[in-house]
Amino acid sequence: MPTVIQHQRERAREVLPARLAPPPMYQVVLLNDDYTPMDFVVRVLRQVFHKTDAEAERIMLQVHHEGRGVCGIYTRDIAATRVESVLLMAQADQHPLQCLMEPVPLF
Ligand code: TYC
Repeated sequence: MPTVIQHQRERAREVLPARLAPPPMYQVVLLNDDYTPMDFVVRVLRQVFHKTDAEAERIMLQVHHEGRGVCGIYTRDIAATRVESVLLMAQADQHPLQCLMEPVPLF
């Protein structure tokens, strides 16, 4: 006679897919503007996205020259939290720095 737990496990095996699809991923994008100081952007990239000095500098310059740059790729909630952290830091220092999240393009 199966226990209730054994029965529930068996039932779960019947109704749940063998594998869950990987979660949709989002990229956090930093936008260029003419006013936010470069060293502030580098600090944001280090503090919020845990970039090294060199990587933070590279991303900041890419945004400066190309208009936008990807800071990282995360699940939805983590991406949203990072965007919020960037906007809070920018607001606290009164910089117009803009940051957004978007689904990772398929190719
Ligand atoms: N363009 C800014 C400047 O010349 C620097 C900058 C870089 C601003 C990246 C925003 O996301 C940004 N001071």
